[in-house]
Amino acid sequence: MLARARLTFVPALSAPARADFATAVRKGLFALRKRLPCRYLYDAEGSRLFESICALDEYYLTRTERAILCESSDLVVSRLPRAATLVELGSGSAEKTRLLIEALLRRTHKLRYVPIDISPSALAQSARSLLADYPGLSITAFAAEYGAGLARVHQLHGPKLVLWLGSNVGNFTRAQAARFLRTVRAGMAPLDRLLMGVDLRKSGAILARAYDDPAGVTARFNCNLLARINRELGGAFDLAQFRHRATYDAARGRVRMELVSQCVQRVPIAALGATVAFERDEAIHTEDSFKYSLREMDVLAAAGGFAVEWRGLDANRWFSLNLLAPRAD
Ligand code: AVI
Repeated sequence: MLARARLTFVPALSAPARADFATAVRKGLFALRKRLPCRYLYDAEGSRLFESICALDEYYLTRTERAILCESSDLVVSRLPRAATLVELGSGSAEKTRLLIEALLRRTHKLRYVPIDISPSALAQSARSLLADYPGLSITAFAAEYGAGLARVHQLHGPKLVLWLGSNVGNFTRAQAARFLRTVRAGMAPLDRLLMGVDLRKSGAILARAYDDPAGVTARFNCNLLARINRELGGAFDLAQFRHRATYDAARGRVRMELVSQCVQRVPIAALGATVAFERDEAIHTEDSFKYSLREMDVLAAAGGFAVEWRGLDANRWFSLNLLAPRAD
């Protein structure tokens, strides 16, 4: 069957983009402590920059998770019912997903893949490339945020493996992560499984390099949020007047990303009809990335209504892949 005939692309239900972004920017930049929600980091340019981050030597997460998947995809798949649908939350480029797709296709020759991502451009690009490479694959792609995406997942029939890779859980607070897992769990049948990649606690020096790389790719990724305000909301941010900062709080197990104003400045944003004032060294908080110990991972799984059925680790114990089974209520 032609690749096009095997793709169903479901765009976002509402047109959230501009109005929601403007509301979030107004709320965040006029707050006492300035902040912007990290989901707005991923427009087409942000998604492209994030892919470049994933290819950096310093950003060990992607290659380490890939190595664990390489070793264990067949084992993970062997624990699933035969006709399982593969669902992915925050699929991005879906590069690592190929390892599971191939393991599943080794068993069944036909597979349905349901990626969910907020970036329609990343979704369309990855779907095109996967369909070209795997004739046995059909794709139903949802351009949606997690909440709307999960509502769709809950309507799927038959057994499923839900992927939540890349330590995307780390961008939630620990309480939000437990709440989100409970929502995922609510739509799962006893034989369904959740495969979750989670970055582990480690030395601050390794994390500092991963989140503030010498080539400045992460800095550009972070600054793109201000460039996006310029592009979409008529902002007048001078990017040279802001600096990327990533700090690790070992007690909390949290990397915090900020954009720090280099001088006293006022930045008009046309679509808001308003001007934002910055002190020198004043920060905009853009993202948190929480790291887990194995014990914290067990606690999170239990709080989400899951049991850890299997866990894969790399030799350094930097990253974990966790196969979670829904616990009976
Ligand atoms: C998407 N997320 C898991 C990344 C992380 O590591 O928290 C986002 C990122 N931010 C800076 N580098 C990568």
